[in-house]
Amino acid sequence: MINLSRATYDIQSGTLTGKDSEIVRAQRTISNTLGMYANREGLDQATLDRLNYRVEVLKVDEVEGGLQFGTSYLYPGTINGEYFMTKGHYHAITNRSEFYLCLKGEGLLVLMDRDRRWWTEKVMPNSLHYIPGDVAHRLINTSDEILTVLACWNSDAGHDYASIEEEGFSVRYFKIDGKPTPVEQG
Ligand code: S6P
Ligand code: ZN
Repeated sequence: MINLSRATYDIQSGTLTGKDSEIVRAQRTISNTLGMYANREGLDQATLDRLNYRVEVLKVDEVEGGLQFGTSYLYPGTINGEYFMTKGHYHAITNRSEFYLCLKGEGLLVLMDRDRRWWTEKVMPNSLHYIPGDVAHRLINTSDEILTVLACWNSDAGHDYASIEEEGFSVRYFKIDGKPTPVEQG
């Protein structure tokens, strides 16, 4: 017997298609993510209502040896000069790693180890990024279009958002004179 696959994946757009019960979709508006931006002054309701990013992930059991697969769509924009970004996280099981593949758009992948040493990789169509275990990761959209990134990671990895919420990344990126500019944090 030949079965159909559980889902299809459009490599141009990142769209995952399958049974609704098997695809997890989540989105975050700026009001959901505001706490991670450096300067939150003077934002109007229209800005707070804007989509910051959304994700689609194929649902799988979170077991050792499993793999998760999904797309992140990071919208373009700035909050008082700071580029739109994802929350960023370490994996809860610290040695779990991940691949990112950029489908569309342009941005930066900010990486940070436990000693708060940071580095960035340029994200552009077809760029492939390996994120080793115990390295925090965050996408930043420096372009005017949606940054679309496919991700594949260990399904039992989990997300440690708390460490980033408490300590932040040791670098932020601002649009200064039209260019992405790193500003180191304490
Ligand atoms: C999961 C993977 C991505 C992110 C997504 C949103 O390990 O790194 O799917 O979950 O890019 O970012 P965040 O930091 O809000 O989870
Ligand atoms: Zn991750």
